[in-house]
Amino acid sequence: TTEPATRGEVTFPADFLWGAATAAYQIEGAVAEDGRSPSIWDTFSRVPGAVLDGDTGDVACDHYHRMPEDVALMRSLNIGAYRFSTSWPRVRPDGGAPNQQGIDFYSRLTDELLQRGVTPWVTLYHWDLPQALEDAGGWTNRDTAYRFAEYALTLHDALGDRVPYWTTMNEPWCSAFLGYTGGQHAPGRQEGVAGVVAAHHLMLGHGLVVDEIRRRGAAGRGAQLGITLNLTVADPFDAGEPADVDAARRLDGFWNRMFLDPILRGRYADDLAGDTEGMLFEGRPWQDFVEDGDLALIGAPIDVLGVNYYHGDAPAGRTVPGADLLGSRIRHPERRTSIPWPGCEDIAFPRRGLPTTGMDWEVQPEGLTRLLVRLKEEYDVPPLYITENGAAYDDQVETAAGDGGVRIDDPARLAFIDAHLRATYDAIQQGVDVRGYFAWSLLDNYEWAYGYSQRFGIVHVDYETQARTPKASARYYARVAASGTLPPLSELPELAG
Ligand code: PNW
Repeated sequence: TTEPATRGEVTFPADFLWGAATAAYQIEGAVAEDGRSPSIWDTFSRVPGAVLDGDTGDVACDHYHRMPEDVALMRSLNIGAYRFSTSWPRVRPDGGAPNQQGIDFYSRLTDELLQRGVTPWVTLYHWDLPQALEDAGGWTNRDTAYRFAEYALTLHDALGDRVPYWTTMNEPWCSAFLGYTGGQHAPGRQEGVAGVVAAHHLMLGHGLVVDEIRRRGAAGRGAQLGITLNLTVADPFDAGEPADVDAARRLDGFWNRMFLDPILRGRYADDLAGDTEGMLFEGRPWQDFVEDGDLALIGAPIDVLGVNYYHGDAPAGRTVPGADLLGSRIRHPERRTSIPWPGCEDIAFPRRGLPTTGMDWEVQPEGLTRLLVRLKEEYDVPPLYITENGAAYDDQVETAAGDGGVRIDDPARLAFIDAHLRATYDAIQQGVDVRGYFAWSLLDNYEWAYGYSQRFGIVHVDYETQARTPKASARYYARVAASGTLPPLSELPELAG
């Protein structure tokens, strides 16, 4: 089934956090201002064929210059919390000394949010590594984790008195495996098991930051610390086919357990070793890069776990007619890339006939319920937040009669968000402690390798004029955020129109 169980009107807990999320490189623009240095995305977006249409984040949503207006927009949509990422190359250009102008921007943003009654939620790393650090090896170099901790603490010094929620890393899976194994994302390296080494160093960076902020004790001012993972449900395409069952195990291993086990249990799952046997990075197996004490740091308790969920997966471990190797969700729009897990070249993602989004991702809301229940049952999880969920669809922009304004009805996105909120509610009903939901994204923005071709916003952005126009999904979300209540399914068509 793809339908959530809950169909009628439902009310979330009174203190449930209703948020929206963005990321620095995807919205800010102003890439050469106020001392910012290039990041790996400034470089990668200029590699011919790396990003659809050669789009870059040079201007993006020009949020750097429109920040107060964007915060006012959030307030008008009843957004209770705003999850934004801070740009490492603004705060510590080239990964070096702190840059006061960069810090000041995030300080002004924080104040603006607080003045408008919106809770700030900082993500310290959403993929914009300073290029100078990539030149020194990037996330395959252990030193990057220590540089990350310095950068994180610079920001915590500046904002720790005002920001209650701190996420160290956004989706280390993407940084590690799309960046260093598959090559779909910056820095575009296709180096096999290097992705596992990068994953370890990303998690080490997380652990160092959590440890240091905790060590500051009272200076940490009760901050809620955590990490955000992009997790999935991996169902074998054919549960009666041993090759598919094994493909699902491996996908679950590299996508979910690779991160869940070290962070929540302080260890790596046993089967990863077998799946990467004989694979070397710089002449050594990845385990050689795990030093004494690393797993204790990585596995130290966290206060919140962020879950980003977009789609379920049904891998097959064999050739299936009509199924892309590489699967829809990880195909690169233009460039020849590798499968983003070492040793998984045989895994295919046949379509299951589910509805798909503009990204070609299969819509599977009940997978979110199962994922959340699994986290509760298999791991000792802290309170959970859905830190991203949303969908790209082509929007029909209509010029409204009379005032010349535009109107955007996005029934598919509205239904997607509603279905995933119901799926979240179903998990809460089953005893999972989920405390908030963040729509991805507040604004249409730079969708990485897909450039500006995919729109995830509940607010439309006209990239010519930078005009922001709330879509029907934003009006729906504003109502839900204000009331904490989902309207019955029967009322959705009316809300969408
Ligand atoms: C996440 N995949 O990215 C990110 O956190 C956002 O910045 C992004 O805009 C959003 O989801 C939509 O894509 C992902 O290949 C990118 O499976 C790619 C994948 C997953 C997540």
